[in-house]
Amino acid sequence: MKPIYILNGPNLNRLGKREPAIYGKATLLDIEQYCREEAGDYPIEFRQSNSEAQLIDWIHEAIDMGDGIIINPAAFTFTSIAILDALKMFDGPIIELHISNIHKREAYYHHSYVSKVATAVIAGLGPEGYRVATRSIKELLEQPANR
Ligand code: DHK
Repeated sequence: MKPIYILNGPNLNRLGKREPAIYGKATLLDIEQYCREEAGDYPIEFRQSNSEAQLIDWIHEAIDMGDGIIINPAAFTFTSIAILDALKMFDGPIIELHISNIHKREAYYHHSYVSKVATAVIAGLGPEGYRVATRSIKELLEQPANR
């Protein structure tokens, strides 16, 4: 089993204090714990960066070293063709995750570049969405077709 990469984009390091009415009170450390609980014995790499280049480097690392990707690209969701191009090279399952329901928010949050290559998209379940994403990607990876 190669790790599931759980990648988090800009400003998510401020979770817990950042707009709690939209993003909830859980910190990123809490969320990492949720993912580790759901992953059980499946290895995970849980990371966050405010840098687009760093996120692309981690996607490249996952292409060589990972089984699956869960990504909350945050604001880069709506701006980054570079992240889309990087994800296009990954042949495992990709789950795009948003804590808030982006489609219920301002129009500039409505068009995701990442959805073009995502196996599935989770939005609006709050921090709990990370639990659902981790459980779901494990099930996908345990399906014979993905083994
Ligand atoms: C997080 C962000 O930082 C915003 O740019 C997105 C996303 C929504 C989230 O809901 O997790 O719009």
